Amino acid sequence: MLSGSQSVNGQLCGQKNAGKDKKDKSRYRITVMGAAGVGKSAIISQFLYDRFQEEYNQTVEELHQGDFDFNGMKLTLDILDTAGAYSFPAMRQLAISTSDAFVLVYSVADESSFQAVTELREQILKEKNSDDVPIVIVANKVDVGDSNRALERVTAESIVCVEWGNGYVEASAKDNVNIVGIFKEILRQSKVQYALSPAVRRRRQSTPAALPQKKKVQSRQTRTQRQSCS
Ligand SMILES: Nc1nc2c(ncn2[C@@H]2O[C@H](COP(=O)(O)OP(=O)(O)OP(=O)(O)O)[C@@H](O)[C@H]2O)c(=O)[nH]1
Ligand SMILES: [Mg+2]
Repeated sequence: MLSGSQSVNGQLCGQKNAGKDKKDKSRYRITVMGAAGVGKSAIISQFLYDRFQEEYNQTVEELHQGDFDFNGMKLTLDILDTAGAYSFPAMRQLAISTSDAFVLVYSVADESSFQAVTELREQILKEKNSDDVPIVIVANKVDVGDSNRALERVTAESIVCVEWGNGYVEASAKDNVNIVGIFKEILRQSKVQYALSPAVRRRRQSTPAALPQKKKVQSRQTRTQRQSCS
């Protein structure tokens, strides 16, 4: 049952059992899933490295790590970037079973990518054998403008927030709109007691060397980014 919702800067988020069962662990694993080309890697790249790449490189699987320091309290986010183009059932199953929370991305310009999110969500709930899994649905590429939207915000938002009780964030990795908001919302859904502030992102710019070279098709690898936030 949906017990609360709020609208903050382009995001409307449902949260089940708000305030209950607070998580205080210092390491958190978030898996980012969605159809090919919707902007999963672009979102992670903006969040951790303040970069947007126009060129499209298909991901196989990539693990990123962000270390956050909140007034002396440490939080490590392991962010798993998955493949939209390839279907590796065993990898997907493992990713789901080992993750605490999920960011499911679709492109507002591609209605079929919302269907992909619907199917992924069902698979996650089935694998986790629970309907109370922290999930945030991201409507990415809002910069394409209303005339290029294939799915109206009001439609998607009501499915996600009212029917599913999950978090919903409208974002643009290209224009860096609401990217921090995605991760704030997933932590909120997960009842993790941290607040990511925009200041996090400015400080992160001082460590660009942590971003390795990209290959044309990225294979499984791990990236680490340290940042502090107050
Ligand atoms: N206009 C626009 N383009 C975007 C945005 N985010 C990503 N793109 C572009 O969309 C293409 C695909 O982005 P990726 O981040 O590689 O997509 P992906 O979901 O990781 O794709 P796979 O790794 O194949 O699953 C690239 O050309 C990006 O530049 C956005 O917010 N707006
Ligand atoms: Mg990718």
